[in-house]
Formats: sequence, C-alpha cells, structure tokens
Amino acid sequence: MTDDERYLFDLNGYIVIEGLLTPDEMAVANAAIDAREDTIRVGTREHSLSGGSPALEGTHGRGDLGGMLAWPEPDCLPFRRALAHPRLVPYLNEILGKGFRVDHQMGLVSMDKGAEGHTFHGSSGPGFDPNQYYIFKNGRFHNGLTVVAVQLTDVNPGDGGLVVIPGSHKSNFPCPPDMRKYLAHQENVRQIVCKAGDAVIFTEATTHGTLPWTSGRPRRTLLTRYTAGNMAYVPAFETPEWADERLSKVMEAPYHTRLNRPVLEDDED
Ligand SMILES: O=C(O)CCC(=O)C(=O)O
Repeated sequence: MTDDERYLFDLNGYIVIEGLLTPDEMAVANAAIDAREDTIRVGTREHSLSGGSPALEGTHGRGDLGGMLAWPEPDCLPFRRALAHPRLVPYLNEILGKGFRVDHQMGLVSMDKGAEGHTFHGSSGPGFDPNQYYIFKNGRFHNGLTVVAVQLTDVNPGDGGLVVIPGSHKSNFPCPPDMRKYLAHQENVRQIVCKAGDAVIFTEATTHGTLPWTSGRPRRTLLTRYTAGNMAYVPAFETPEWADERLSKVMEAPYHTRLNRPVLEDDED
C-alpha cells in the first residue's frame, strides 16, 4: 500500500483498487453468470433486507448466487483469479497480516432495477466485537472480517448499491437506528462509485449497507470475506480439490502462522 492508501483506509475504513479485473476477465465472468441467470436466488418478501425502511424498500429482493469457484473451466477462471489476485494480496497482507485466509465463500450480489437495499450494519460502537474490528497498533492495521467487493458492472453516481459511513470503523457510539435505515443523516452516507473491474476493500467494522438499485443496467458484485490467518467467522471448510498451490494458501483452515502456515507473499505469482 502507498502512504496515501494507508491514510485513506485508516481515514475511511475502505479503499478502492481500480482495474483489478481486465475487460476480458469480466467478459468471461459475466457470460458465465448469464448462462446461470435462472439459478440466481431472488430474496423473498419474508426475508427482506430493507428492515421495513421506506428509503431502502424495493419492488423485489436482491439476487444471490454462489458456487462460481467450482464451475468448470473457463467459467471459473476469472473468479479464481480474483480470489487471490496478485494486486489484491499486498493489500490483504497489510490489512489482515500475512497468512490471511478466505473466510466466507465467494458470492455474487445481483440487483436489477428496483431491487431492495440492505439496512446498514457494521461492528463499530461502544462494545468490542472480537470477530469484526479495526485496530491500529504498533504501526500496523489489525482487522477482523474484511470484505473485497469486485464490481463486474459499472456503478455510477445515484445507481445505488454499496454504501458506507466513512470513518465509522473508529466510531465510539452506536449508529443511530434511523441512520441505519437511511432515514436520517443521509449526507454522511457515501455511495461507492466504481467502474467494472474495480474492487472495494472494506473492514466489516465500517458501517455499510446497500441502497436500492435504480439503474436499468444490472448490478453484479462479487463479495468475498477474508480474515486473519488465526481467525474464523464461519466454520472453516476443507480446501477444495480444484485449488492450486496459490489458492490453497488462502483457503487454509485458521491457525497460527508460527505452525508453518502457508503464506502468500506480496510478489508471488
Ligand atoms: O450490497 C453490498 O455490497 C453490501 C452487502 C452486505 O453488506 C451484506 O450482504 O451483508
């Protein structure tokens, strides 16, 4: 990370990496999703994510799709590349520490026009959540669950999608309930504008959520959640048989790096 990037991540609780995926990689990824469009699960009214907020409600739920890492080649390739992308690794090594691991399986958030938003959530506030936190100590970052959101389509101003409350990862007070529902203090909520191929890294300590999708072009965002090598938020999974040496290093179960934990170095291809 550059000094500017460190400053911005510490200031805001998130950072944008431009152009992580190439146009060719996105074309393969989007075609692979198109071919499975009918398997995208659209959220039902009973499982609404909008928390009853008129500012977050939509005409229908958001779409979710998983399993892309295990799709046959070539469909899986851009997703596997994104998981331990050489440009991503130096950021995660610094934000989570060497030996970081994939915690939640990669999933796609798919939203078309009118899809509902998601109430804002994050773990900053008066209590300490040992799974999701942001600490800066002894000259380095210490983070709990950390998200990488790779955009497969453009996100323009006013489209909706991922929003954050910049700086909230360091907040000492709970986020006001109406603010979580986007009913108050909206000027403090920032929609993250991106080009297709960009990636947003944010700590789950940062209060974040989703605004309803307003664009006629669909939203497609790949979300992967990582932790430090010694931590697990969800139960650890077996390293899949398709994982090559590089991917195996980030799909290892949680344990101390002292115990010969495989580590992906910044410059390792
Ligand atoms: O829409 C997004 O990118 C954020 C989604 C999110 O925070 C969640 O699903 O928990």
